[in-house]
Amino acid sequence: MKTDKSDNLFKKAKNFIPGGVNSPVRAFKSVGRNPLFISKAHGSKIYDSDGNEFIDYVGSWGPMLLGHSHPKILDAIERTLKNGTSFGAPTELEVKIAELITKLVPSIQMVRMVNSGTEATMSAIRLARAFTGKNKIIKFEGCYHGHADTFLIKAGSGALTFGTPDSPGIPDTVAQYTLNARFNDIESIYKIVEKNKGQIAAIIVEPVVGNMGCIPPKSNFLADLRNVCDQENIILIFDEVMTGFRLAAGGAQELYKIKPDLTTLGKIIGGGLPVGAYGGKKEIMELLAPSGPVYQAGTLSGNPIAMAAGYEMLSIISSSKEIYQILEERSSQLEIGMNKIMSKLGLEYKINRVGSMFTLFFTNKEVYDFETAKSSDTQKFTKYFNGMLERGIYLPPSQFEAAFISMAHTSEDIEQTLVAFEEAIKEI
Ligand code: KE4
Repeated sequence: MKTDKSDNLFKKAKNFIPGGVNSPVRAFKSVGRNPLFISKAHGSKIYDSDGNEFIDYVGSWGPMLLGHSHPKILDAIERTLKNGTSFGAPTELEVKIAELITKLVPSIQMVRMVNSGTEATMSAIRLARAFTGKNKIIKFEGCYHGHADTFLIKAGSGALTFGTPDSPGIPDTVAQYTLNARFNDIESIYKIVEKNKGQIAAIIVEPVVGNMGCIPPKSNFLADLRNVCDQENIILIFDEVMTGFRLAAGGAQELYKIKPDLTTLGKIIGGGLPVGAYGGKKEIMELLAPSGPVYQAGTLSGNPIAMAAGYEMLSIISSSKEIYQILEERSSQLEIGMNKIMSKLGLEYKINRVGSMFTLFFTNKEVYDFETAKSSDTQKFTKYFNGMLERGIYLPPSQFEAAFISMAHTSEDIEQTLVAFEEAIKEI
C-alpha cells in the first residue's frame, strides 16, 4: 500500500506538533507504523492522502453513528454557517438541543453544553464534590474519562496503550483524591467505600467500557453500583461520552435500565463537531453558575455550528426507531462471521460486543476487567491491525479501544471485511 504522502506529512508534522498528532492514539505508535493522514470520508469509507480507500471502523472514535458526511448534517451546518459562526451569546439552537437531550435521556433533567468529553467529566466531578461536600472519587482501573488530572490515574485508552497508567505532571495532592476500583468487581467498591467512609463524592464509570477495548458490565454490576451510591450518599456518574446515543437513543442507561445522578456526553452529540455535555438531576445541576456557586464556563460552549450538527444528529436518532435495530443486524453479521472464521482456524480469541461497539481480543480468557484486558496478546493484535489495514479495513490502532459500526456500513461492507479478516488472521 503506497503511503508516501502520509509518511512525508507525518515527518513534517513532527517538526511542529508533538508526536506529529493532536491526540496520542492517532499516532499508531502501538501498532508499529506511521499513521495515515486522512483527506476525506463519506458514509462507511475514509480516504487517505495517497488515495487509499478503507472501510472505517473508527468513525472518528465514535461520533460517526450515521456514517461520514451525512447529507442532512452537512446541510444543517451549511444552513447555519450562513448566519455566522459564533456569538458568545445564547441561541435558540442551544435550547432546542438541551430540550431534546432531556427527552431522549430521562435522567437528564438539565444539561450544560461544553466542548469536549473531558470538559464534561471534569465539570461533573467538580459539581459532585460541591453537591456532596466530599472530595474523593472512585473510578475504575482501565476506564478513561478524558485527560483531566483527576482521571489520569490508571487510565485507559491512550494512557493504557502507552503503558503510562499514571501520567507525569499530576501532583500527589490531586492523585490522592482519586481511588481506583476494579470494573465488574463490586467487592472492590465496598472495600474502598468502607475504608473511606463519608469521604466519597462520586463514582464515575463507563457503563459499557470502551477504553480497555469493549467490556460489558456483568449482570448486576451497575445495579449494585446504584445501590451503594444510594446507601452512601455518593453521586453516580455514568460517563456516556462513548455509549451515549451509541447503544440506544437513551444510551447505556436505557439498555441496562439504571438511572445515574449525572451523565456525561460527547462524540455523537456533536455530529462530528467539538461538543461535550453533562447533565442530570435538577437539584444538582442548579448548583452551576450562574444559577449557583459552582463555576464552569466556555467561550465556544453551545457554538451554533456545533449545535446545528448535534441537533440534526439527535433529531435523526429521535425520529427513526429502526436505527438501533439496523446497527444490531450489521454488527451481529460481522460478529457471527468473525466467530466462524476464528473457530475454523482454531485460534484463541474473545470478541466483546455491545450493539455497534466491539473489540477482538487475542486471549483464551473472558475479558471482563483491566487485568484480563491487559493479558491479551497485543503482538497478535498488531499483526491483525496491519493485515486488515493493508486490505482496506481501518480499525482502531490499539487493542484497548472499541471499534464502531455505523448506519452507513452495508451488508456488502461487512462481507468485504470478513474476506479481509480471514486473510489477515491466516497471516498471524
Ligand atoms: P474527549 O475529551 O476526547 O472529547 O472525551 C474524553 C472521553 C471521555 N469519556 C470517554 C468514555 C471517552 O471514551 C473519551 C474519549 N475517548 C477517546 C477514545 N477512546 C478519544 C480518542 C482520543 O483520545 O483521541
